[in-house]
Amino acid sequence: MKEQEPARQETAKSRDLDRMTGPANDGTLTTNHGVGVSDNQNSLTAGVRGSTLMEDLIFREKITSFDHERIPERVVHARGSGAHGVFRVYESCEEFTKAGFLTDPSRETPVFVRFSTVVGFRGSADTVRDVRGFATKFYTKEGNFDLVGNNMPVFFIQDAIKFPDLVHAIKPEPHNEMPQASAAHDNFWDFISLMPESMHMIMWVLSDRALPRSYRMMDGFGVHTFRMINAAGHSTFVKFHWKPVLGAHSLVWDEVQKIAGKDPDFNRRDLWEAIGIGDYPEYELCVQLFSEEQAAGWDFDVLDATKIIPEEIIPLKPIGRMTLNRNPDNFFAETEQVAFHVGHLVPGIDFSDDPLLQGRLFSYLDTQLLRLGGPNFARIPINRPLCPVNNNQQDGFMRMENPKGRVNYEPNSLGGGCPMQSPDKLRAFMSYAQQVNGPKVRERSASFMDHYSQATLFWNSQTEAEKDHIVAAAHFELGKVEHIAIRERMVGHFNYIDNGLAVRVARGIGVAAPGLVRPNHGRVSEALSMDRNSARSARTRKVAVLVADGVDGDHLEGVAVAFRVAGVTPVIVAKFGGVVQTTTGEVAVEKMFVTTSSVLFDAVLIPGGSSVDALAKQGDALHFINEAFRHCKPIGAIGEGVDLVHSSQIPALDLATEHSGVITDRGVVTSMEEDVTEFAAKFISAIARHRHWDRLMKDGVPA
Ligand code: HDE
Repeated sequence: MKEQEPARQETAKSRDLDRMTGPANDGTLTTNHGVGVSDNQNSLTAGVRGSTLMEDLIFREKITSFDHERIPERVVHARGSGAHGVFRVYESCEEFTKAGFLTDPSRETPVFVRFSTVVGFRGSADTVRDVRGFATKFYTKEGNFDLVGNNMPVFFIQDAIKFPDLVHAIKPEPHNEMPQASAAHDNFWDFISLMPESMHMIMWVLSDRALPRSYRMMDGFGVHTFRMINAAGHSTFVKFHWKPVLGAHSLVWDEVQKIAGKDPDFNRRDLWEAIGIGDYPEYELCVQLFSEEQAAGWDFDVLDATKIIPEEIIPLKPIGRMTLNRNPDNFFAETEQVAFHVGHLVPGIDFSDDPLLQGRLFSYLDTQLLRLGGPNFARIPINRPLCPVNNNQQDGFMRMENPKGRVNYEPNSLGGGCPMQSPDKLRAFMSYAQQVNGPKVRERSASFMDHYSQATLFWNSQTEAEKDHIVAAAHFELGKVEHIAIRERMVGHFNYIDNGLAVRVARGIGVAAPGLVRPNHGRVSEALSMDRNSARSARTRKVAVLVADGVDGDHLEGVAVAFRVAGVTPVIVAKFGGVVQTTTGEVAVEKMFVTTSSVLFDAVLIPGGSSVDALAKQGDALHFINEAFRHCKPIGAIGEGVDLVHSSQIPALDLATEHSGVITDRGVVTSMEEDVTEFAAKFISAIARHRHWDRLMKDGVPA
């Protein structure tokens, strides 16, 4: 009898658990109430050709559930991709914070991250010009901490009261709901041209930062100044940064537009597949720590979310690492229902008075109440803390728990005084005891008024290729604007940033070039250039290998070995599916020209063999090479493969000949050597370079 006790308890426990998660599935189809369904093909009708009966409870329940499947999508950041992972701090940060997940290097803190675009609806394309959300929920032992950041370190506006105007202006226009997921329309630029405070952010949005190659290759920023509070109650200001271990890399504009049609799930698929095959994305958490006294000496205000703290003033300090190692089981339950809130803080982290951050504090809770139907969103599994939750908040729509006992108030004596206020000062949240006084005003601080200096700093810090991309982006965005007065106002703002920039933008959009009104301060922050700072790694890059019957099997095998070591993935691409004959056997075709495109790859490889004669007659193969060249991607060709490069429309390049050895010219690597070892090494380092912007004649290639 005694022995049966634990088993009985176990059954009761698993019954409780079943109620929350659903019983183990034996494969039988049931209604929501657990009744078996014998026919899921036919409604209940009065006679085989008669009308459907109201009493068909199986039909009605199924259709009702379907009719209610949708919840309101997020008003911004509607399209997202989630991933589970873990975070670990390198060494204790107790000097600055008492937050347990930042002081105990032996702790592995579970996390859930949601990456997102901002403007498009849930079903819009991934690769649009937009800010990306980078929101992380840390399930710490002291409660959940949400770091709800973006992939750009500043924001459009200084005060949250302007957020609805900003979002209305950038979203599709209200009369015709166009354009989808794009800032390139009159309403947005009308608003921006009247908001000088947005100029710094606009430079980031026009830059390549708005076109990330992958969520795995994207920075993240907490944007606002936060506080870290240590056990003694001392406060240090902090800015949070995520740095991807693979480096930050971007696509090019022509490419993103094509990908939006070829594979609208490009970034989502990339994240899903990488995690699926064990290429776990990793990011370092870095901080900029500074005191109130230091901040007082700077010519910008750290409470102004349109400003960065240049890394030359406060360098980044890496403090920990996050690894994303598990895909969600269910998109809706996890990625859609996850509810971030900047007010989800843990002891040891607190706010600053940044007016944008203070406004967000209201918005995130409010939005979850609507989206998820009430305050019980915190009890949905993806939002539930892993530490105990114990309070007297009760009832409401969709309450999941079944609280026992009569006491639901505090203080009480009938429940032994529980739950009682935390006596543990480390576990309890304590707001920083900041001195506050001043009149109630609606007024912007004078320290927030310089809207151009950091925009100029950003412009000055870009490489020539990055500057070209900004100018081209402005041509596209403002070229779509029909009201000439808006274009002119924007050129006026660019002129305050840099006269050279304004003149170049003006030329492209039919606006008169302005004269100099404000000299460029000439300051540079090298850390602001993605191209200068990115990690050079070929790991996880995808290379299209163009083949046809007769392809050289030794070339394929030799390069594949080197790719494996470097963590590069070759994908065999041919005209038709199935297999192609190689000089040494056969190889399976993974993608056909009809199902793929050069824009979905990081590089292209053309092995030698008689296959090249067939490829030279395939417009798709030639287009593949031309387009990859135009998008500045590495191209590799061996043996007869070099002939295909000659057949393409790539302008004058130095290509390998019989006795030249391996030649690399602007990322095009060619070789006529039998041994592919040196070729593979040089091609892999060209891939690690990401893009070869020095292809001055690329625009002449018709692709
Ligand atoms: Fe958000 N933002 N935001 N935002 N935000 C939302 O909350 C808001 C801002 C950010 O993957 C909403 O749950 C206001 C800055 C991310 O679920 C909403 C203001 C930054 C996500 C909201 C801002 C962000 C959101 C919509 C101006 C970078 C997606 C749905 C004060 C630091 C989180 C939701 C996810 C989502 C309000 C500005 C990042 C409406 C009022 C600055 C990553 O509450």
